[in-house]
Amino acid sequence: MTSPLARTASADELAERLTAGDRLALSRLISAVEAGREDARRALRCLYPKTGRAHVLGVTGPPGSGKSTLTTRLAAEYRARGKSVGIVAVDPTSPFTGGAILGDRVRMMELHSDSGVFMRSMATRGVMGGLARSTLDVVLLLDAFGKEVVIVETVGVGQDEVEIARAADTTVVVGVPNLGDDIQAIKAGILEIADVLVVNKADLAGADRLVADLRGMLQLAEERVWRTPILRTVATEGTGVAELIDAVAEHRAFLEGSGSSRQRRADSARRQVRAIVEDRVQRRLERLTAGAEWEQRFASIAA
Ligand SMILES: Nc1nc2c(ncn2[C@@H]2O[C@H](COP(=O)(O)OP(=O)(O)OP(=O)(O)O)[C@@H](O)[C@H]2O)c(=O)[nH]1
Ligand SMILES: [Mg+2]
Repeated sequence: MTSPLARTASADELAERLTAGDRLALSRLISAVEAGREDARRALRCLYPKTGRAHVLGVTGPPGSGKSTLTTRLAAEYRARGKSVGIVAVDPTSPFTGGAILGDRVRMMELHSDSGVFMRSMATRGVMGGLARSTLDVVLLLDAFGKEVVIVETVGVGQDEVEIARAADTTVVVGVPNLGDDIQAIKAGILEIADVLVVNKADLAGADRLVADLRGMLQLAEERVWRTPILRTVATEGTGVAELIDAVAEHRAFLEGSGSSRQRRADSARRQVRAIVEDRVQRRLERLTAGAEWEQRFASIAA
């Protein structure tokens, strides 16, 4: 597939091919983003005006809560509703097989062979310029590619993951009963970013209690205009997935109707620009304070 011409394709050419629906160009640009290559920035600059159409859905929650299984089901349901889907999985601690059950694997394979779905796992080690930034850039690429829904799966721990989830239009926080400290696991910084709360593994005992606990916590939380719904799903069986998609659609309608969509994207843009600038300033500072002269100064301060 790699003709010499394709290999030397410029960022502009790749960007153009991406908007024409070329999956290979999309893959190449994703790799360029992950490697932090300069031509990726050029391509993103060309593509940025073509973004903003996709609905970005963050799926986050503790490890093993069923995010990948749920994502697979969501993607299949969106496909059934005629929407094209992009999936970005950030550091899946379990392989993206959609669960251990054979039926799930078959469903996953179907998604893989469906040209309406584009799926990518992000490498989390050695990503240049930060995980959050490169993931959000990949989301932009999928958006420009024309995906109507982009689902981003992240484990809800760590600053990067929370940052990614915050950048989504709709953030779905997935909890499961009986994680021992289940509420605690959900609470750690991600409850307040939830637009939709999902109690997955509702087939297990303890789901009712978790729903009640979450409801209690939402009542204590700051009053918001959007009332965060709490839904139950059994991702392995697909139960509750259609209702989840309906809740996401309602949230989207709320965002658009209330003008919060624009505010949210402006906030996200502000955070991202700041992150880019901070990154550059820091690198510059590191360069400036390197060298023998500074080493001597540091030594004399220490002395
Ligand atoms: N009983 C039950 N098991 C489920 C349900 N959903 C997912 N599982 C199982 O839970 C396990 C973890 O599912 P994953 O989808 O890989 O979970 P995840 O949140 O993506 O996991 P990480 O990416 O490792 O954080 C698998 O064995 C699934 O089959 C559910 O609704 N009920
Ligand atoms: Mg997963």
